Amino acid sequence: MKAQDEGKNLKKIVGLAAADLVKDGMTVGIGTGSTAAFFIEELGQRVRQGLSIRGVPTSYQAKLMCYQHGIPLLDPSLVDRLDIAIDGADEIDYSLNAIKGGGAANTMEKVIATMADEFVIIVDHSKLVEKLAVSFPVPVEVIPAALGLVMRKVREIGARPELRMAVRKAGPVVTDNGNFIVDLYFDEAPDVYRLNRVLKSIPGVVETGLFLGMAHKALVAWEDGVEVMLASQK
Ligand code: ABF
Repeated sequence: MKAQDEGKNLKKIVGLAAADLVKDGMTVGIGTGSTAAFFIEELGQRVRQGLSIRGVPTSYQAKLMCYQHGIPLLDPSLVDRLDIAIDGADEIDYSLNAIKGGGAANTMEKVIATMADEFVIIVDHSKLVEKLAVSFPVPVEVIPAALGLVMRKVREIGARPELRMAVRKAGPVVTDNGNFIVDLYFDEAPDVYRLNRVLKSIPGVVETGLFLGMAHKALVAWEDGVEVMLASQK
């Protein structure tokens, strides 16, 4: 099997496994990205078979997918608590700290994850790393007018910032909230707890893609099955 097909297969496996966590009557935070897409597809199947849930999407993309698969939705602004939230990640370490935001939805993903009694990350094993932010940049949502200030401030702490551009460089990516994404690259693994505090203190930063101490559980797909990692195992 080609590596790309294998990766897709692993994402499908963990998406199916995540659907088993959703019980009748739950209000469910629903993530963004290709792994979450397999979860949404399976959830839609189960809704058609009688599963009674309400979904709360983390992004416009997730909302559209949920509509396509017949999942009843609630607007996030009308919800203050969720039974569970299930979402992908770009990287996750062995403490279940994660980098999210490759899909430019990290702000609402963090809101939804915070609302949830149980926040579950679903990944294939390629996302599992010893140290965060070595091979994947840290996304930061920034209000456009503060771009210059944020770029200067993050350079002062040793990051190499790149404004995320849309496909074919047509212009910067604009988030569901009308903001830009700046991806922060580091030559060596940063102290992510300190980095998160410093980033959040810069005026104009809306939210970071550092999800620290938030996940209760991670489902990790390997060739021989799905591993369940618990935050309490730290
Ligand atoms: C979303 O899923 C984002 O936070 C993250 O960037 C992305 C991972 O996408 P994929 O599952 O397609 O690798 O939750």
